[in-house]
Amino acid sequence: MKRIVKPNQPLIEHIYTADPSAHVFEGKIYIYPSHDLDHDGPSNDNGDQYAMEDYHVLSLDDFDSPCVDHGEVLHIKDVPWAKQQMWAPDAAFKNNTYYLYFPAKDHDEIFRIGVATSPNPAGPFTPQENYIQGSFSMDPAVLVDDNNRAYMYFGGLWGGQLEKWRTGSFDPNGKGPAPSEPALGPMFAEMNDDMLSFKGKPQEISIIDEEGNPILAGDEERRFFEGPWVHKYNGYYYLSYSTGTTHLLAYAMSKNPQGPFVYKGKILTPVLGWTTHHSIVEFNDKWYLFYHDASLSGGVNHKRSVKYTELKYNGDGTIQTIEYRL
Ligand code: FUB
Repeated sequence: MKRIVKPNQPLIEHIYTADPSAHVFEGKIYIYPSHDLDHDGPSNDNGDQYAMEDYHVLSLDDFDSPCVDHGEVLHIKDVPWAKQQMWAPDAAFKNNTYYLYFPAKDHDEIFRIGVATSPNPAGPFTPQENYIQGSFSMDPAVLVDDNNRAYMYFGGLWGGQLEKWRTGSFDPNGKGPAPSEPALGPMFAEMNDDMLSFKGKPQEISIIDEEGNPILAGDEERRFFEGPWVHKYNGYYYLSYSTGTTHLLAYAMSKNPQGPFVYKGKILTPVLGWTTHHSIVEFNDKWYLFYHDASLSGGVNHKRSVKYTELKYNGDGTIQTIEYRL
């Protein structure tokens, strides 16, 4: 008999998965995760242990149904421009087409963001020959707004290489701001109608406190590290992200999709494992947080599994902090 997935349990157990991007397509929940390889190689701050090579798509008819693994939908060997490390993906629907957005290192070992298409939310996906021109860094998240305009949010520090793009071009020796300087924000790019290209040059998003001051690079409990996600609730855009070194999921709110976003608080306390990465989705009038931890592997950082739990708002639109539990 197939297992019904309860909150805070791995969605699947036969492979390791991470970085779940959840969407409701065709009345079901589709989850686009990374696929962690089961290897015992060494770890470093560059994230070389996250040596992923392909993507699977998962789906749930609802929360009383088993999770379906639709199998491999894209492999790096079929992506001409990509060399290694297929990290956190996302998907979007527009033009009667499903788009899978994914970061990978190109043949110069520079992270870029690619796109692959399918008529079916479960794939398989056919990649474009080249990465999105003007893209860099990692962790793409795409919001198709109510007016049908689409925006990509992306970026990540350290192994995600965001610090190396501060001059506008790739500097292998690029460093992040000093602790007393404004932190680097995630990047924002509006997509053209073809969903395959950017309308203009990506712009940095600023995250500020309630007084309008930028969150500083040394403020590791609140500053952006990686994994941006944007959803809408009651007319506000919610930018949520991982704080990396402090292992939190945090969020900030704005009336504008490009911000500035005002920091509001924590969504999830630290999980088992170094990384924390999530998405937020509404299904049948309730809201859910999809996230990952390393519990399935007994705590190995690069052998993670995706889970979900309910997310609740307060009356003023702020999000109730979820205490992680195994
Ligand atoms: O899964 C590889 C990387 O780890 C992701 O791109 C980051 O967000 C972190 O979860």
